[in-house]
Amino acid sequence: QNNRPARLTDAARDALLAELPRWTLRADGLAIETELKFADFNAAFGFMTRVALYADKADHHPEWFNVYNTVRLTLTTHDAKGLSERDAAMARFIEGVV
Ligand code: HBI
Repeated sequence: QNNRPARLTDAARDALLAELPRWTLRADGLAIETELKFADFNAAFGFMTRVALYADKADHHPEWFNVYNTVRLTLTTHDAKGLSERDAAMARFIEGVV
C-alpha cells in the first residue's frame, strides 16, 4: 500500500511534459499517454515484460493496451487522483527501455 503520493504541481507537470516529448497530457490533465511501435509482437511484449517487472517493484502500474507491435500506455496515480512523481519515474524508466 503506497502512502498517499503527492500530486505534481502544474509547473512540475509542464516541466515533465517538456522533458518527455513522446508523451502527451490527457484531456482531463490527470494522466500522460503515449503510443509505442515496435518491430513486432515479440519486441512489444519484451518491452511490456520489462515494464511489468519495474511496475511490480515500484508498486506502480500503467494502464496499457497492446495489439501486435503497438503498445499504448497511460500513466496516472490513482492514489493521488492525478500525476505524481511515480508517473514521472515510470515514464523516465520507459524512455530508457524503448
Ligand atoms: N498504480 N498507477 C497506479 N496508481 C496507484 O495509485 C497505485 C498503483 N499500483 C499499486 C497501488 N497504487 C497500491 O499502493 C494501492 O494503493 C492499490
